[in-house]
Amino acid sequence: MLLAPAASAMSFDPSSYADAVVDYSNGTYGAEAGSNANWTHDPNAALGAENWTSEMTTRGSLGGWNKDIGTSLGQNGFLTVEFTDNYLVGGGDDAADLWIFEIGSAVEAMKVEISTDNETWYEVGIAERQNAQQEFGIGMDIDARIAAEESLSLDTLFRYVRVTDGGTNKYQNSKAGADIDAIAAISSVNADEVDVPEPTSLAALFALGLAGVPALKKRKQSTDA
Ligand SMILES: [Ca+2]
Ligand SMILES: [Ca+2]
Ligand SMILES: [Ca+2]
Repeated sequence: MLLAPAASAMSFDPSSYADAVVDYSNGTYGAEAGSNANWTHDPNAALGAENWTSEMTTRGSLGGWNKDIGTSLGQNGFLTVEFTDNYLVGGGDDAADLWIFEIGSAVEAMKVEISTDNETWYEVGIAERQNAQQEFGIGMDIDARIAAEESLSLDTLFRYVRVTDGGTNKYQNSKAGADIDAIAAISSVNADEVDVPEPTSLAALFALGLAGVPALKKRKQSTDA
């Protein structure tokens, strides 16, 4: 599969983005954080497509960004998101597979981990924007990590991403630490395009002669009920 060399913010399929918040713990904020009204720690702001622009700065035409735009992790805070209509997969090369849209001019380091089950986590590295071309975020390759783990392969479907503030960023105000606008799987497969094993395998049902069309229909109806 060919991947764009440097992900363009505009090129992602709408399904590529993280869909649900699983866990969030905002870390420590500085003394200037003030009232809760100014705190940018609604984790839902990190779902869906990116919506921060460089005009959302104190000097920009749109003014400072608010809690609808991004989620500040705070010192050592973390955010776990889930893909529900897609999966993150390895692209098979060293190009970026995962894109973290981080807000702001300061590069704030965060640890990035991926998981299939929200229990076993695989650290893919420390996200730090590398150059000006990556103003809108950080691309992470996950293939190196997959290759280093015997139980992982290009067929592994990752449903979860966890980002954890690096602990040594800036924490003076309510936008403390790494600020997450959005998270997208560049190497992404649609959930309805992959066969995920069911608890009772269809092969076993066929072997027993139980999996006729009526049985499947009934099963679907009961699922919908
Ligand atoms: Ca999605
Ligand atoms: Ca890759
Ligand atoms: Ca956002």
